[in-house]
This record gives sequence, structure tokens and C-alpha cells, in this order.
Amino acid sequence: MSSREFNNPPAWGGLDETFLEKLSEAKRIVFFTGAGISAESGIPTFRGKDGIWNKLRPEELANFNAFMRNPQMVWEWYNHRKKIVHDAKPNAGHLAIAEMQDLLEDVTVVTQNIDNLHRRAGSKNIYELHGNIERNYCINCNTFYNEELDFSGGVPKCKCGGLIRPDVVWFGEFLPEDQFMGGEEAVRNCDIFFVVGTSAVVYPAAGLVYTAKKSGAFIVEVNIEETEVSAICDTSFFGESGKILPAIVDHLKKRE
Ligand code: BJW
Ligand code: ZN
Repeated sequence: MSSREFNNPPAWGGLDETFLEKLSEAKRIVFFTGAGISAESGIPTFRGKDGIWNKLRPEELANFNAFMRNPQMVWEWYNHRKKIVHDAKPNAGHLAIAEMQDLLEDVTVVTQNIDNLHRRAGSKNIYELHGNIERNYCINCNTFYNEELDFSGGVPKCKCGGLIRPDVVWFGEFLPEDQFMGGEEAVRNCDIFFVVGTSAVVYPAAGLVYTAKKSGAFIVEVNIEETEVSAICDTSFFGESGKILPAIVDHLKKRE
């Protein structure tokens, strides 16, 4: 939760007329997603009520200096999360977004998540802004090591001797340029921009909400609580994404 105090949001009352009208005209849709969409798959969020960063300090784990100070500890944290991600399944929210590919002209997912669940749900057009927990690379020569790593001799090393790290974006690091530029381009050209399950406090990713706004998209928030960007959204659906996104699919199927 950010320092801003939020009121209790009103419970979701169904899909409203303005939204349905926009949806009926929309050609290009972007889903900008965060940890909240995977919460119903059993993957903890970072912030908020059950967020992992209520217990752990992000600056101790999610930055390069922390990794250099204590690579063993950082890897233990990632291996723990890798297991959770590996055992998780896409939920009704991920599946609904994937299903929309057959019901709408052009659907793009721009995700901050590193958990692969959009891909596993069947989404095709995905930009991953913060990397992917299933990939690793050498900090010296950037060689990728995506197979199962061997930790029996301590933190795994590359042939060149460099430490191998997870391919995720830590604080103070640049986002992968192709992913950010591709995602931003889709955002600039979309008619409806959904902001799903993100606290929208981490930049530059959160800036995409403002990019969408400036480009004239209709902005729809799906979240269990108010966020930093609720005030600029055209409509906010407050409830679980695993309930609200399938309701949109149901509506689209009825109109087919
Ligand atoms: C549900 C739900 C349900 C729950 N249904 N909803 C000061 C001002 C502005 C910027 C900065 C600043 N100081 C530093 C910065 C920059 C920094 C930043 O933004 N910091 C802010 C936090 C202050 N950004 C960076 O450093 C970025 N790089 C950068 O800026 O590069 C330029 C640069 C380079 C060199 C020098 C200087 C600048 C990089 C950011 C990388 C973020 N990485 C992480 C970790 C990834 C790896 C890992 O997983 O371990 O990415 S941080 C973490 O936060 C993760 C997430 O992708 C990201 C966003 O979190 P998200 O997805 O929004 O999750 P939550 O938990 O915050 O929210 C969940 C939401 O779901 C909540 O709203 C719930 O209500 C909701 N929810 N259940 C629907 N069922
Ligand atoms: Zn190397």
C-alpha cells in the first residue's frame, strides 16, 4: 500500500453501459497487468495486505548490489519463488484475457509479471517489462542459461567464471528495450487500456497508464482496491480479476 490513504472502493456492480459501448467499438485492446492478476493462482503480490514486501525489504533482495553482496541469499529467494510459479496454474483472469484473442480484433498483453502465466494461458502477443523468472544469464558475458541450474557447488557460474543471475529487472536497472518499446507502441495505439492487478507505483511501467491516457484510450481499472491511478481511469471495476475478466468474456460471447 502506498502512503496515500484510500477509501474503501464500492463493490463491483457489473459492466456499465459506457464501458460496453466502448467495448463494442474497440479494435485494439491492451491489458497492462501486475502481480494481482496472479494472486488467484497462489502467487503472492509485492505490496498490499498480503504482499511479500510487508515482510522482506525489496532493497535487500531486488537489486544488483544485494545480489553481489549475497548472491546465495538472493538465489534462495528466487528459487523459492520459482517453485511457487512452477506449481501455479493460470487462473480465470489469465484465461479470460487469452480467450479474448478470439473475440476481439487485436489483443496485446503488457505485463510486469515474470511468472509466464499469460503465455501458459494461451496469450500470444505479450510484452514482458520486468523479465522472466524462467530465464537466467551470466552477469559478465550475458550468455543465457535457461536450463535447470545446479546449485550443488554454490551459486552457479558461467563458463567464463561470471555469476549467473535470474533474468528479471531489479530496481535501478533498465527495462529490456524491445519489450518496453513494443509495449509502449501498443499502448499508444489502443482504444481500450485495461490496468489489471497492479498498484501502479513502479516506474517506468506505471507511466504507461499516463501514455494511454494521453493517447486518448478509454482506461478501465480492475483491482480489489483503489490505486495511485484510479483517479485517471475512466471506469474502475473493484473486485477480483478472476471474476471480472470472465464476465467480460461472457458478454462478448453473447454478442457473437
Ligand atoms: C488484485 C488482486 C486480485 C491483489 N484481482 N487485483 C522515485 C520516483 C519514481 C521512480 C523512482 C523513484 N526512485 C526510484 C525510482 C525508479 C524505480 C521505481 O519505480 N521505484 C518506485 C517503487 C519508487 N524503478 C526502477 O528502478 C526501474 N528501472 C528504472 O527506473 O530504470 C531507469 C534507471 C536506471 C538506472 C538508474 C536510474 C534509473 C526498474 C523497476 C524494476 C521493478 N522490479 C520488480 C521486481 C522484479 C523481479 C522480481 O519479481 O523479483 O518488479 S519490483 C516489483 O514491483 C515487480 C513488479 O513487477 C513491480 C510492480 O508491482 P505490481 O505488479 O504492481 O504488484 P503490487 O504487489 O505492487 O500490486 C498488486 C496489486 O494487485 C495491488 O494493487 C492489489 O490491490 C491488486 N490485487 N489481488 C485484482 N485478485
Ligand atoms: Zn559468462
